[in-house]
This record gives sequence, structure tokens and C-alpha cells, in this order.
Amino acid sequence: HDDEVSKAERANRAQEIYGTQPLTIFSKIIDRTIPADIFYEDKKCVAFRDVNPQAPLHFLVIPKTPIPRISEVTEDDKELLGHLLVTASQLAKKEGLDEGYRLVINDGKHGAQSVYHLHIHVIGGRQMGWPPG
Ligand code: DGP
Repeated sequence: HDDEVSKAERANRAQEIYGTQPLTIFSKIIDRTIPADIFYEDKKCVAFRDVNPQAPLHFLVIPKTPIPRISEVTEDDKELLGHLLVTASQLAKKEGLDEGYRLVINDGKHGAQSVYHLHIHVIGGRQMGWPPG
């Protein structure tokens, strides 16, 4: 019973924080409903290791507010988007990616986006190829 109550309380809290948009697994990572290796957090974003790393270092920088995808951003998101990029750059430096790295934002079907909560992939620690697949 206690479990059921706290589950409902957590859901209410998430609803208050995120509004009425459908929540993805990333909102649950942000509010710690499910575990992730979160190694950076500030008022606007969090960063955590990708569960399916494509390189020796692979982490995601995501806004706390659940913008679904890059194709839906507006002028109002400029400051937040800048903050995500600056944070990605600073964390890449902190993680020792001094030989370079790849930033990726997948959008929609052709972009092979799988989680509809905007995220910047930071991928590094090996030589990348171009063009991407
Ligand atoms: P994308 O295709 O751009 O939507 O990539 C989503 C990424 O999110 C993918 O590389 C795997 C990662 N991911 C999905 N679910 C989880 C999760 O529950 N935990 C963590 N740490 N990463 C996840």
C-alpha cells in the first residue's frame, strides 16, 4: 500500500513539474524514478551516460523541460539550447576529450530518434568516420 501511495505522489509531482505532455523515460531519469549515471546537473539540464554506448565515451545532455525534438524548438528556446551546447562542450573537456568528439542530435524518423525528449549525444574516445550511417 505504501508503495502505491508513493507511486501516485511521484506521478503527481512529475505532472506538476512537466505539465501534461507524455513523459518519456528521460523525465523519469531526471526525477530519479529510474536510475541512471547522472554525472552533471544544474537548474536547466542533466547529463548522464548512454545505456548503449557507441564509443568509449558516450553521454547525453538533456533539458529538464521535456522538449520532444529539435524540429519543435522556437525562438523562446534559444537560451536553453545555447546552454545545452555550452554544457556539452564543458563536460566533454572535463571528461578529457581533448582529441575531439562528435555532437549529435537525432530528429524524427529519418534522424533515427528513439526517445522523444530532446538530447545532445556527446560521443568520443575513438576516431569517428564521415559520413554517418
Ligand atoms: P536517439 O536515437 O537519439 O533517440 O537516442 C536515444 C539514446 O538514449 C540511445 O542512444 C540510448 C539512450 N537511452 C535510451 N533509454 C535509456 C535509459 O533508460 N538510460 C540511459 N542511460 N540511456 C538510455
